[in-house]
Amino acid sequence: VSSPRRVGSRRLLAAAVVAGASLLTSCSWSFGMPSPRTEQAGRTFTLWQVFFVVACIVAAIVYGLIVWSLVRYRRRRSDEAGVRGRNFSQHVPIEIVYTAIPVAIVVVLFGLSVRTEHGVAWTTDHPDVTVHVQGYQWGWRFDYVGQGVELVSRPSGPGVAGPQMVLPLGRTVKIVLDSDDVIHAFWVPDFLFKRDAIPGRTSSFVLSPDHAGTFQGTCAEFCGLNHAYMRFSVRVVSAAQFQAWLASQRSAQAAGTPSPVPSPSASATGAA
Ligand SMILES: [Cu+2]
Repeated sequence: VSSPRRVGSRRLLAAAVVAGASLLTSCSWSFGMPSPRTEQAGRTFTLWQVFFVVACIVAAIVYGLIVWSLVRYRRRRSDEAGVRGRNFSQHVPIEIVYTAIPVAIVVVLFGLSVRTEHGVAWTTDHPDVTVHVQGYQWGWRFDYVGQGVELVSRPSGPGVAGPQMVLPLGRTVKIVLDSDDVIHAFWVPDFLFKRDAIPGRTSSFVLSPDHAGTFQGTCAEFCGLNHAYMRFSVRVVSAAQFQAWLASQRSAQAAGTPSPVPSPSASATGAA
């Protein structure tokens, strides 16, 4: 026969389980992260999912134990006044467990982070396309190395669309990044990637776009008055479309025609 107190605790537990389950099912497995649009972003995304799930499990255990202790060992009306609970200062098995488990968690997460970082920071001397990206106050220069194609921002300001970098789907793109004046940062949220452009220092990384579409990018380092307008976009198209685009840009630039700049409405976010 259950005592009324037991029934009360069980109801509380059932309510907590129902609340937790509905909270979990209501959110997606992205846990608020934008969907990854490059192969490298996929790695970052998976790591984020692992960290989030592990954090949820740890939080459930910690908060569960706190609530359970509060309910199970709360002071009751029937308790004699002034009587204290059993007191002990150490419990070796518990101490070993609560030291070993967190250390194991940290070691595993550290190992996964190192592996992901290697994958994301990997670069190559033989990419399919190399784009030299230069940040300057207040715009971007995209030079397709060896292709005779260069895109440059128009003078930036409110309502002025930034340049659009076109990249081939499923190819290895090496970005060689530097700055002409102060520190800028190349950031494309959908690529889950950001890298500082530091004057006097060249850094490179590889992007392998695995989704077609147009993705917004911006400078993510406060760099002066028009920092807020230092936008650009990245359009990922098929390899054949990319080659056609390169050829049209090459002939237009050779003829001295300025490269077409996307209108602000045409460069809205989202997949094609
Ligand atoms: Cu900037």
